[in-house]
Amino acid sequence: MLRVIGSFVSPYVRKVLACMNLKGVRYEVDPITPFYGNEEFERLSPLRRIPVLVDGDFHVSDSSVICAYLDETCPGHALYPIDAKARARARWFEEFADSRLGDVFIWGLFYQKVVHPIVWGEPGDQARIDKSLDEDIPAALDYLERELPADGFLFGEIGVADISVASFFRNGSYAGFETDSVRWPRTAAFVERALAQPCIADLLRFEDVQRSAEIRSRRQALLDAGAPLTAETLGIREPRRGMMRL
Ligand SMILES: N[C@@H](CCC(=O)N[C@@H](CS)C(=O)NCC(=O)O)C(=O)O
Repeated sequence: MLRVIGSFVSPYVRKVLACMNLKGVRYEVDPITPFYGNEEFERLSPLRRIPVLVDGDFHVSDSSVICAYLDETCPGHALYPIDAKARARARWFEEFADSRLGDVFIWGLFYQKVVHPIVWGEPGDQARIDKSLDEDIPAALDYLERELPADGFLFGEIGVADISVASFFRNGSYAGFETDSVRWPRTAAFVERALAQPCIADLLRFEDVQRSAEIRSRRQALLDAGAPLTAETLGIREPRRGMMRL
């Protein structure tokens, strides 16, 4: 049984779980919130980031590394295209999503508005929120609007590139951002299409449970909702700062 360490609400964890759902592989989740990992978590994840994949005595961090490993080891739905150029472009969109959409949606908006107040008990950086909404998110969406297909997905069937891009928009909406379908019609329709795919949509109920529960009671709330959780957790009761970007 594969184990994924990380919160259902993280865009990077959602990406990995959606890819595992596409592949049809079974997994268990240790749903720790970022900043709440113990010493063993730090051993498995040197940057104290989620997700981490544990496969027996093997473990590895970083959603892109994990998804490539899954594609190479699990049969079924291909996560990346076969053709070398299409494959390179898929990796580019994955990278654009993880780095740039991560910066503008997660660190510029979701972290400031949602995570910071809950984890550190104080408001996030309002100037950063304003800049994200006024400049950074619109610039990223202008780029996507030129690149995304009018129908279907980037490389035929849904794959890791589509999932990576769409995943950040769900966190954007958790922070109150809705894509303007007049200004960015392709992007809005693409994201809606991707998030409606069962591999991602099926995760939503666990996200809802997690978001409505207080951090220390999340584990029990998820168990009650039937989430596939590990028996043991690497979570701790008080948060510790991560390595980066704070
Ligand atoms: N490049 C990494 C990014 C993972 C990441 O930044 N995860 C966030 C949660 S959404 C985290 O664990 N942050 C804690 C920290 O940076 O200290 C990936 O693709 O997995």
